[in-house]
Amino acid sequence: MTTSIVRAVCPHDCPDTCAMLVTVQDGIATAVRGDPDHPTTAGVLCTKVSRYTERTYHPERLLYPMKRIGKKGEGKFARISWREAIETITSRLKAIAAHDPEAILPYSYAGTMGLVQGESMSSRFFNKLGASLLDRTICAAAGAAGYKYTIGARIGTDVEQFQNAKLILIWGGNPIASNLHFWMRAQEAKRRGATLIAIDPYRSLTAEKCHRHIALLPGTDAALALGIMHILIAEDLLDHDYIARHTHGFDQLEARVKDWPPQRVAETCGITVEEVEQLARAYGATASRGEAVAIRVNYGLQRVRGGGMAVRNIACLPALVGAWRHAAGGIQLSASDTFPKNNAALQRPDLLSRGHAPRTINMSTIGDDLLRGASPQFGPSIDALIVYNANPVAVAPQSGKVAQGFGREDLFTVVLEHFQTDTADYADILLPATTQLEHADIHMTYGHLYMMANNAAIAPLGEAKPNTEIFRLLAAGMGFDDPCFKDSDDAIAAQAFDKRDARAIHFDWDALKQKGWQKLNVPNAPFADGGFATPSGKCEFYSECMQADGLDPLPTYIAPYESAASNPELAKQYPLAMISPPARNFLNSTFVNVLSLRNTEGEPHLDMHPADAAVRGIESGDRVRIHNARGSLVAKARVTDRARPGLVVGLSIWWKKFASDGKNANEVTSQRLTDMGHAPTFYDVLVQVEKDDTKT
Ligand SMILES: Nc1nc2c(c(=O)[nH]1)N[C@H]1C(S)=C(S)[C@@H](COP(=O)(O)OP(=O)(O)OC[C@H]3O[C@@H](n4cnc5c(=O)[nH]c(N)nc54)[C@H](O)[C@@H]3O)O[C@H]1N2
Ligand SMILES: Nc1nc2c(c(=O)[nH]1)N[C@H]1C(S)=C(S)[C@@H](COP(=O)(O)OP(=O)(O)OC[C@H]3O[C@@H](n4cnc5c(=O)[nH]c(N)nc54)[C@H](O)[C@@H]3O)O[C@H]1N2
Ligand code: SF4
Ligand SMILES: [Mo]
Repeated sequence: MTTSIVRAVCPHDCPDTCAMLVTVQDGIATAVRGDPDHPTTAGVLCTKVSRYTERTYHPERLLYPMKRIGKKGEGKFARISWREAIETITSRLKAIAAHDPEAILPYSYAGTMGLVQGESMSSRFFNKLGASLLDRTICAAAGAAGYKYTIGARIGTDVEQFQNAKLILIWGGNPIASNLHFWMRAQEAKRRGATLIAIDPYRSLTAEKCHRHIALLPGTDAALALGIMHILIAEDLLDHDYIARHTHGFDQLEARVKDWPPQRVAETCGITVEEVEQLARAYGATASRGEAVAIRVNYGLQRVRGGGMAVRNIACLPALVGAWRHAAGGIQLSASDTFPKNNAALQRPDLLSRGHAPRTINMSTIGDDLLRGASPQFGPSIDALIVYNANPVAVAPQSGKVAQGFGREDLFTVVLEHFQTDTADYADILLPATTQLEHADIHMTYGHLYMMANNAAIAPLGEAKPNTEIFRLLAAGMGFDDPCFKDSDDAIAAQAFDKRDARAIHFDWDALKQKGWQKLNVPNAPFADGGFATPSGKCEFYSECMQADGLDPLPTYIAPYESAASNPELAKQYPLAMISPPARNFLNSTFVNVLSLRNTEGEPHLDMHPADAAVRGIESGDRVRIHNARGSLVAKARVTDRARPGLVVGLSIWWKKFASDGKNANEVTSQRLTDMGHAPTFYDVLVQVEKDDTKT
């Protein structure tokens, strides 16, 4: 028996991007574990990915190309050869492209975060083809925009520093489920005497383990941040030197936040005046003592109408109190812009050859866009859709529309997948893709500062192929002869980072493959001495760019589309706010089909407060129907004060086909977009809930 250990990387859409060690015995991967030597992984993988071999060798893995033999969405397929698959796809794409290539749309997100199996060969292919571009907004675009206006780029506190903070605000995130290795640092900080405060409408697994939990109404975070700024300024809990040297627009900010006294903030957020005051004073006074105050701001608060502004307002706080002076102070949203990723080489935008950039379709409005006919404003109808690294039928908002769009008989749909997901059910051609254990890749991360290498541990299962290889075959079939379509995965990985950038000066693909990871060459405290990436080089309390983009140049509060305060008429009919954040044992919709993990989650639940349940005659265990004008779904009620009054919580994202009614939380979400970044508003939703007595 031969046994080897292969260095790999967890590919999932999670900030932690763990270093994995894969044990391979006679060509079979028998175990995966966290690399004990990688500083942020520290030998620990989450429960989901510890089951990686169960997912990889799952009996339902797609192993051969298939074509549809049933109705759209029915999920009936017959095996075909790779040759037939590629010929069918290229002949169809050629016919459509001859008319207008913009009628072809790639649809992909972060099923793998690898830079090779993500957007490299696929982007080259679609650029050369002249297909519509995809605006990849479904997750992080609102906060990214708000943060960039304020700080200049997605650069922030290094996760490896958080254990030295004295106060950590965990704002709109549930790291025990979704950012475990940050949580390990926060725990260490707690052991060293730090205070942890969670800001979340729901008593999440994380909120219950913090010293304090502020359960505000969803979508009101921007107001809370305005209130904190009001108190910091009114009580002079400021770092005047830092403000003078490294910020822009303090006087205008001071005038603006006068409008946000604690009483108004408390009313807007549905919390007490004391909660607002205590939070602001804890933050300001800790910083005034010269101790590090840090904020981990995540995604929960971005998925509402004012999500971009909320992140912007929160991003102003560290500069006011000089928190950036400490390596352990400041704020972390995402580390993405710390990596000098070489998009020009990976994706070859220069291949866009038609003289003008093709139109861009927003992935968050795919439901409406698939149902649009040709028009001068929109351009051609979408006639072909190539889906990879994504499961839009389960994850995109207003799912009823998405399913209707995917159900169009005249739409030609190709899906590259590991499994027959809800989206795969609609494919005309379904292609088997390799998993991370079967292909090579290189990764950047959004939660730490290491470049990461993934080596293939085992041979592809069945006839599965890497995304790159599938697009190489498609490119050959289309007759694309640019040499870049022959690049090997190794050759692509070697182009991933720009070595001329001082941060990636140590980047060498061959060395990285051996070692597994390499930290970027960056300072510990990114803005200790200013140097923000904004036009002024300062933290911008006042942003001329926002003004130019038609936004309020100062921090402000934008109420949700759907809330009792902002839309009382709608709230009469649909009085409960619904959020659907990630379940601990799933990763978006990935892993829902892994039985051991699905069994742990049980079935789709809805958490609701005892007061809201009582008036509806609902008890724990009852089947309930959740509905609004967009759609409905059923779930099993859990009556619990984890959900604040007026809020219901359905942990997600379930595959529709595993739910008794074939539906999930996205039946009730809307396609309306955020204030900036054109992102979805998954948590800006009003619903009604009632006991469901229909027999199943
Ligand atoms: N286990 C697991 N881990 C994951 C994922 C997963 O599906 N499962 N998904 C990955 C991905 S793609 C992402 S983007 C991240 C997301 O992970 P997080 O950044 O943690 O974001 P969410 O899970 O969307 O929401 C986190 C918390 O925000 C709260 N929240 C909801 N609305 C609001 C609000 O208006 N204000 C405030 N303050 N809080 C609010 C929710 O109750 C929830 O507890 O996690 C990644 N990691
Ligand atoms: N209601 C509600 N909806 C949400 C959210 C929410 O909190 N609530 N969260 C939103 C967020 S933050 C995000 S990021 C999106 C996530 O949406 P998606 O990015 O679509 O994520 P997944 O659902 O995990 O689907 C990824 C798919 O890619 C496949 N895949 C993985 N690796 C590969 C590969 O190498 N090749 C190919 N071809 N396929 C691969 C997996 O098998 C999986 O089916 O969902 C959003 N939708
Ligand atoms: S999902 Fe996140 S925590 Fe789990 S192994 Fe992957 S990177 Fe690590
Ligand atoms: Mo996400």
